Amino acid sequence: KESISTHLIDKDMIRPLFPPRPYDAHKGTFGHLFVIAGSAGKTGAAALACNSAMACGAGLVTLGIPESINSTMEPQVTETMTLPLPDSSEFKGSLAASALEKIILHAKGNGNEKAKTALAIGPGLGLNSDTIQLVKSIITEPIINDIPLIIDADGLNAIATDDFNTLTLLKKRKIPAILTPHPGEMARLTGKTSSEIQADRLGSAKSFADEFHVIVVLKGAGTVIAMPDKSIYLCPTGNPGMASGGMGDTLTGMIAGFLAQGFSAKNASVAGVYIHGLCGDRLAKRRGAFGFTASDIINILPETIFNFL
Ligand code: NPW
Ligand code: AMP
Ligand code: MG
Repeated sequence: KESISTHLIDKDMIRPLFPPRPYDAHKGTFGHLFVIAGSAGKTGAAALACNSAMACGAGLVTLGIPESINSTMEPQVTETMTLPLPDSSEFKGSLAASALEKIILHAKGNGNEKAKTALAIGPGLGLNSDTIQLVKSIITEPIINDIPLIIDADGLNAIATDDFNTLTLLKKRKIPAILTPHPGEMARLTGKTSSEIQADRLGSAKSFADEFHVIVVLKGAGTVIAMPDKSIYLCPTGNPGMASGGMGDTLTGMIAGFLAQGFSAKNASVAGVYIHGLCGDRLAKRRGAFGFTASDIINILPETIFNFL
């Protein structure tokens, strides 16, 4: 008989994940996140992911983006470094499939740099034949196997196009990949409808995590996190004020920021989801749940971690 442990996330579970920082810490102590996100029209998603990772305490963040949007992107991400990459010749403002070479070089650590400590792929990336090919080839590169990985948004949509080949490769990773679908993305990944996913949120997340040995963060009211070890974590934080564009991109940045500074994939996803909702709940208490923005969440992130955990 299968044993499943189900946990309701609470502050006592999250607090110990944040030990005091050593007094001689420097930015290199807290990792270097590599984000592959953003395209023309969706630069905001990339900015939100990078800015929230920094607000969660990642030491350094580098954002790989199409070179044609670099000058648009830079002012949105002051603290993040950008890495201009080749544009698709067919879909300007999106990455070319040939961007792979430079991405792998930088993931390994270019020149004297250390290897990146986490990789986040997907927010606002776009979904054309070039980005689809690029996402699949990044994920299946052997060097990426050694780097903690989170896939969201168009990263998920890309792997949903290929008959489970990429997902089957994810299964072999030593550190399980974190997938953060909303119900629409989960439907694309599984070939179901989003109503079918919503009708059995727990079962949908669990069977996918089991089958592909990944961490599934199934978002929406009452986010469910299913681990490949069969444990399940339910999130009590969050509210309808969070139903606005960019909210998921911010969550990706948070989980990635925790991963980059050394949290395990399990702890990064549980802490990210809980604190994301906690920020939303604090905003709702102060200003009502009738519309706050993803940037508002980022602005109160550090004080929420400091004062409200
Ligand atoms: P319906 O039919 O509306 O009810 P898409 P996206 C469903 C980027 N962004 N419960 C929803 O259902 C993202 O990063 C960029 C139930 C619909 O079917 C992506 O790269 C921004 N259903 C890209 O845009 C800000 C739910 O999912 C479908 C659900 C596309 O991402 C915005 C919609 O999802 C955005 O983040 C729920 N809780 N949640 C920027 N500023 O640059 C979703 N659905 O078609 O995947 O579109 O999520 O907007
Ligand atoms: P995305 O659809 O990718 O932008 O992600 C939306 C984010 O906001 C996810 O983390 C959701 O869990 C969260 N969210 C949206 N609506 C609600 C809601 N009604 N209650 C709780 N969380 C929500
Ligand atoms: Mg999203």
